[in-house]
Amino acid sequence: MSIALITGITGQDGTHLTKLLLGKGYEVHGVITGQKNAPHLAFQTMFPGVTLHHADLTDLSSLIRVLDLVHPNEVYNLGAISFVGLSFLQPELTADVTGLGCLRLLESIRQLHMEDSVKFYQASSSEMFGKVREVPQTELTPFHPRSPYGVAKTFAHYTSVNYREAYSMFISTGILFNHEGEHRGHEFVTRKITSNIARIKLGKQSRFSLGDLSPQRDWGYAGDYVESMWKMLQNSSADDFVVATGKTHSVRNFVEAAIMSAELKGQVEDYVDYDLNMKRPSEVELLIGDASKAKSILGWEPTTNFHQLVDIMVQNDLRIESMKS
Ligand code: F7E
Repeated sequence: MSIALITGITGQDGTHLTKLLLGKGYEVHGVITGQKNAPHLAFQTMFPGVTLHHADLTDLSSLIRVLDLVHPNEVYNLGAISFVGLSFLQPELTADVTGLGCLRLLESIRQLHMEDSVKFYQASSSEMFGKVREVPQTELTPFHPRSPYGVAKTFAHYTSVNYREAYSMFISTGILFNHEGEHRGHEFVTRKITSNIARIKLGKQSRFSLGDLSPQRDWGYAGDYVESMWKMLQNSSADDFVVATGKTHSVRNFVEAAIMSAELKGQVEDYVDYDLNMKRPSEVELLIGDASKAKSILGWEPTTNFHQLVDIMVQNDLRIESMKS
């Protein structure tokens, strides 16, 4: 039986990936940080067969202890400070967890002499492209990160490539564009939109606030994207892969689609106020990925389009909000 260890297991991607790997018969282990809290307990209730271990990407010895205990065949490094807005407020912590955390995990594998027995997935990000140098972005597009998060992910990405080349380790990176769904955190714009639109539809409120509506993102469904992570580690060789839909939409388009999905009437301005506090010191204006390499080498393609994604999220939030008083 294959054994997988996932950092960031209780997050959106960790939840989808756990479900996928359990379905494939894996023994799944996860790293949780801090004391057991409500999200950890909720995760354990959802997946009682998964073993959770206390460790932290900022604590090398804890990573060595867990790796030595679990002896995984596959490690998925999904752990990160992943909210770009927060990374501007805590840049040093972001560099430590999101950047150096990847280095510590790879060093732990080396110190345990597990280089040949472990396949490693690094969650790289389209945020590394930042102020984009070409459209669409491919694996060869130069990086120009625009946030402490993007800078930290770029460090982790190049560290992964370097360890692959220097030590012949099986390390693949997935340069994942924005991916969303029913497990998305409420701080991200898509979930913020769908949960507020659901509340408006149910008559619980009439308006909500957002920052800049013009940035464009290549939004896909997280359930599709974790499949690409697994496929990368089943491939005969390690490599870097862009994972995207190839379509881009603005934040405004997302609000419009959510209004439509909830069968509300009216325009964006009928529901949305502008919140200056959400404006970022430097913004990523346009992302659109070319995932043809993932398609040709891994046979990976997205199965959920933009409007289906918005529907999944709006209908999920309508269900959740209608159960609350
Ligand atoms: O923002 C704008 C905001 O926070 C999307 C992470 O998963 O994808 C994600 O990063 C856009 C930005 O995601 C609000 O300024 C407007 O332009 O949902 P987001 P993100 O920053 O694109 C990448 C690929 C990752 O790797 C990250 O981990 O929406 N925006 N108004 C807003 N954003 C938020 N959060 N809230 C607003 O009110």
